[in-house]
Amino acid sequence: MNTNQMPWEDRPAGCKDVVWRCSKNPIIPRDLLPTSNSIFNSAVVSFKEGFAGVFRCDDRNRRMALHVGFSDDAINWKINEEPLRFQCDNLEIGEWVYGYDPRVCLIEGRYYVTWCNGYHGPTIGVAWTDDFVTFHQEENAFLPYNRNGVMFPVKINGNFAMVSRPSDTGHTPFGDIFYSESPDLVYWGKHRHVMAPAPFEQSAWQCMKIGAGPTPIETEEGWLMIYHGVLHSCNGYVYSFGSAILDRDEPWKVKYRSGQYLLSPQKAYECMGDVPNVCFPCAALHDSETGQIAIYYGCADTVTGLAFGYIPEIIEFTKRTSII
Ligand code: BMA
Repeated sequence: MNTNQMPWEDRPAGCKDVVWRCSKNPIIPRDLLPTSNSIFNSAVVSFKEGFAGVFRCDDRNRRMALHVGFSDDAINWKINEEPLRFQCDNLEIGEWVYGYDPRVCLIEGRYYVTWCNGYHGPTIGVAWTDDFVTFHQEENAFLPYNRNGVMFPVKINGNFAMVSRPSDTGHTPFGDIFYSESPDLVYWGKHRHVMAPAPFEQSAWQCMKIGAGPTPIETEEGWLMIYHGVLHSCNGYVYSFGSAILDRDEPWKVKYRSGQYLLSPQKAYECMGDVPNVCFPCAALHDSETGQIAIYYGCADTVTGLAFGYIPEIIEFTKRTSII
């Protein structure tokens, strides 16, 4: 990755947080498109000389749709006005119903998109692209109902690997993260339990449900997985995010898991919007040499925010506050 291009701001003077917000937040406003109600929970990656992404843009009919976007600096985005439509030979799978919360993962030179795909309820849709113009849709990975399908950037044990979060048709008041493998993107199996919500007494921000966020990052310690956790307060659901380190070869084994959150809804744009009190990470850019990471997260189901940190500090934080 070209370090000059990756968005970055130094930690503000006096800030003691492990992860800090971009001063330009929210970097994507809700009305960037003439018909968008909100743009949030979106995925960006390095692409050619710049960046590309798949964005969740709910329209003013309040329909959930995915749109492709491009950027030179990963902060100012040009998002296609036309929604993304996947190529699919099988109309039983390819018929568009709705799609939301996309992730994009580069595996062996090809970009894979996973998203929450409407098929008799939400499940995990899978597609790939080489150019961010044509997207080829594969079989849905799992039976409904499932959300937060996040692929690993390398094959594990020779197979594609993904974590996901089985759920229900509604606003799911429960949820554990599971791991699965596939040799061919058609058949998924070897399902393993990764982790459950934390006990309330130990780590309340993640005590109701959890779900993986950005593509996990390979480090010397194992896979760094940033994930969201939900607390059920008297005022509704509160979405924060923290970090875990998974075993490199057996990623369903959790080595460390942060008891503290990295970021929780505190700014006005995270606390006010269509769904208040939501910080929902779906992507991160990073530079392995400098350790810099830029985390993209949806804010209050309305706009998109960006936060910065250093991977070695996030690893140290995960170990220091671990509840395992
Ligand atoms: C989840 C998903 C996310 C959303 C969150 C908060 O169940 O629908 O897209 O950000 O709820 O509303």
